[in-house]
Amino acid sequence: MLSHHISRRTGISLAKRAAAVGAVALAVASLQPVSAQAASTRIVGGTTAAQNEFPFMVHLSMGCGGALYKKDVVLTAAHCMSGSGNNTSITVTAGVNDLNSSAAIKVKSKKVKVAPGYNGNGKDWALIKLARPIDKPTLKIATTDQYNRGTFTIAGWGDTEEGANTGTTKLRKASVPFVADRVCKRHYGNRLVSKEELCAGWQSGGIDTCQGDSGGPMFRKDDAGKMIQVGIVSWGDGCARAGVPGVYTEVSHFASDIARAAAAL
Ligand code: 4AZ
Repeated sequence: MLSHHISRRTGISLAKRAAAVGAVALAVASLQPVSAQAASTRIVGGTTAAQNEFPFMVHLSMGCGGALYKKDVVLTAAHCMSGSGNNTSITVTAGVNDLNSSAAIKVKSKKVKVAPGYNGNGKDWALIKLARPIDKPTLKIATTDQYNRGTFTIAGWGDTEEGANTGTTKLRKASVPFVADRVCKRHYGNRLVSKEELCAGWQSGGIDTCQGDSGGPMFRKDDAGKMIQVGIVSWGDGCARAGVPGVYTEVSHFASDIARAAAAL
């Protein structure tokens, strides 16, 4: 577990790049995927979500989150996946707050499509085609940048403290405000891919996504009061540190690519 401590201290961004580069080698060696390491973030500073509060939320067996984009398609992070193609190895858990609940709906993956051009730097989205549809509400995605502002909800089964590396069995949630690229760059500089990523978090820290939340949605209400996904939990330096926002895939930027990929899955 020494490597975990090292990767935490050096920051999640490094873990994510390592995940992309190492994906092929790891597919050959039957080790725990590097992506599972990068995915070890959970909600810090949140509270337990109510049963059915976020019915589109799913848990992925490698330790990531996701959201139902279609009844049989999950939107998640590319860095949680080992590549595109037929894949029956992922178990998707839906319909419950508590992962250990006997009411959990468990469906296997059939196919994965990782964002075209994904190399560990931006473009952190992927779709999973399910073996069968899940009869739960889907989460619509933002198709314009008009909702990339305000306060967002984050949710996941990830760590409740940086470095905990345990996750939670009950879904947790928290609220985080939008952080402008210019402000986010005060910490990340050019590591932030401005067009493809957006930041959220409190300047004072204390509330954030963390290891194990990766791939899960960041969302808010649209002008009609309906939930809309604006982000995908992607990366950050540690969790909930003051002055260090979480970095999320900017869903609106990829909305048409996502729709096209889902139609072709
Ligand atoms: C991770 O390891 C991770 N604080 C996700 C989100 C953040 C940090 C790490 C943002 O999956």
